[in-house]
Amino acid sequence: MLLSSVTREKRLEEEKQLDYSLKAAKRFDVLALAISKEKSATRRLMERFQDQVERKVMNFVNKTNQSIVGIDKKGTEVKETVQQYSYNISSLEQTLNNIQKTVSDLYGGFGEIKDAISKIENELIKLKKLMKMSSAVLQCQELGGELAEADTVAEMNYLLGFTDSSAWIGASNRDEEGKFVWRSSNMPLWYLPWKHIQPNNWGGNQDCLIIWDSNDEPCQNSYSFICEK
Ligand SMILES: [Ca+2]
Ligand SMILES: [Ca+2]
Repeated sequence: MLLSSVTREKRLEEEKQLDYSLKAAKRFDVLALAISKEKSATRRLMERFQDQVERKVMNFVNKTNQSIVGIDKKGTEVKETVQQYSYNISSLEQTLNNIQKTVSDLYGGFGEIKDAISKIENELIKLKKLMKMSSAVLQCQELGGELAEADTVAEMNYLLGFTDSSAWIGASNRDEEGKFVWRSSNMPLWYLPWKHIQPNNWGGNQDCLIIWDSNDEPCQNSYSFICEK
């Protein structure tokens, strides 16, 4: 009885141990399942986190790329603007050079005209005494000069403005009708704003030249004259 009681107690104890072990095993399974679930959840979280990080990185990269494109575009615009300014500056410089050249040419031209004018101004004498041309020539020679002649357009213009009445100057077409030449150089007179319908060699006897009214006149007529010294 005692033995039996001991054995039962032992068996009961063993059953209790087994039950405990089973329960423990069950708890372990539950725990393992819980851990497994937790692991899955953690993986999903990590994947989601990874997705978010990737999206953010991609967004950042895209935005950075867009900024770079924007900066490139701005850079190109700035470059184009600078080129345009450079072109404008170069064009302005060219214009300035042209203006400087024109001014310089004008000064040169003024200088020549001034020289010509001062040359004439210093040497011209208007004699108001009326004489035929041959006498006027002699009169000028007595004064150490000649009847005035114009080598340039400027001189001719100055001569035209020098007198306010008709006057002989030193050109004629006595040698060849229709061709006026300067007396001293025999060079053709190639510039004179002739009076309307002149020269007309009126009556076939007009070989000498008066200015102011720029006309061919008979050399025997009497006019004032301009000498140059
Ligand atoms: Ca004539
Ligand atoms: Ca005439």
